[in-house]
Amino acid sequence: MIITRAELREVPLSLKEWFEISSGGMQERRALLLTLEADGVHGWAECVAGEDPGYSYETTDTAWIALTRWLLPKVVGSEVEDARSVLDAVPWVRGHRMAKAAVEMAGWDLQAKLNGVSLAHLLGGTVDSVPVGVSIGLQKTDDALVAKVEGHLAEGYKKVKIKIKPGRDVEMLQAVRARFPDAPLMADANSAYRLDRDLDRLKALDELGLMMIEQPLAHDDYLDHSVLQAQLSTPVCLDESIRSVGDTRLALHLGSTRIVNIKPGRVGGLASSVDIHDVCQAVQMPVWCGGMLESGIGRAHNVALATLPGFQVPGDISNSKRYWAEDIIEPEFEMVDGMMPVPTGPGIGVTPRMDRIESLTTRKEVFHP
Ligand code: OSB
Ligand code: MG
Repeated sequence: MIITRAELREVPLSLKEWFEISSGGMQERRALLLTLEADGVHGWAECVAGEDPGYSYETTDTAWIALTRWLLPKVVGSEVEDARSVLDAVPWVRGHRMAKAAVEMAGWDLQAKLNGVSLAHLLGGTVDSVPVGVSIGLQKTDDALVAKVEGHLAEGYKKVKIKIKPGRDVEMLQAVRARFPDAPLMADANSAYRLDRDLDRLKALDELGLMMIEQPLAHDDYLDHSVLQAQLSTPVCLDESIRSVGDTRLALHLGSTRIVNIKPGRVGGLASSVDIHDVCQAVQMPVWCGGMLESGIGRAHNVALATLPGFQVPGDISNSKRYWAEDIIEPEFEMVDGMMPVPTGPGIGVTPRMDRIESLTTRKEVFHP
């Protein structure tokens, strides 16, 4: 296929509620939406970069620069064999994986639509629904957190992830565990801890029967995660640290992780996600699909990815209504008994609501060969 046109736009979306992680909070998601066109068909994707560099060095604004200055001018007009080669025109661009992922993922939607198959099918998915979890931001009080957990368990979520940071951790999670002795709970620290300073706290978390502790230590520290994992019976799950197959192999080799969170936006796209999944499958390392508070467009890619056989742990792929008063796709994502039905139509299988997207767009750039 020859990519004949691209359209990049920024669409600010207001979250239903403030979402806080150890590095800071967010109320608005300045989503970047990308369409690539070939043979009159449109492939869609969403860039997951955040508003500030608290999760990754990439931000909405750096991704805008990478996309408009280096990636899209070369990709548009190029002839690509399949989705895996969409970025072949820009092999020299280093890093900027979130920006690259948007291009690559739009390529996958495009290819699936041109082939007349669902994205899940094109990726090699094997199921028609995927288990769903939910991620709860830092709350002001333990009571507020317990109430949130209770509500989400009642809705049917199969895994409840709780954000933690030093001082909002052991006692808080003890209160939740006391109230829900058997619930599938996990914690996500977003790199807030240090091995030298916080080992006692982390060992106290080990007593709580958590499914895993996500990214306790620095985003770039594989060695300390391996030292920590050796001292915990709870699995460590790496998120920020896994940007590629290479990072995955390093972490597996060192024993830095026992579960891997795969986010296509973080690892440069769906091909990289499938490859990481395969590396983990080969050594029976469980994986699950994380989320970045995406709109329905990014969520659709995540749901498709989570249909691969290694994704046995529930993903952060919650209902549209958990994030947005109104999503920008139809139909919205809504789980049934804790399982998200996988769209069956061509490509991502959901339809972007153009009226809403147009009226929310704050900037837009179009690329022609
Ligand atoms: O660490 O998984 C994370 C949201 C923004 C940045 C980082 C993370 C998250 C989440 C949200 O946990 C997961 C979701 O999309 O529901
Ligand atoms: Mg995380």
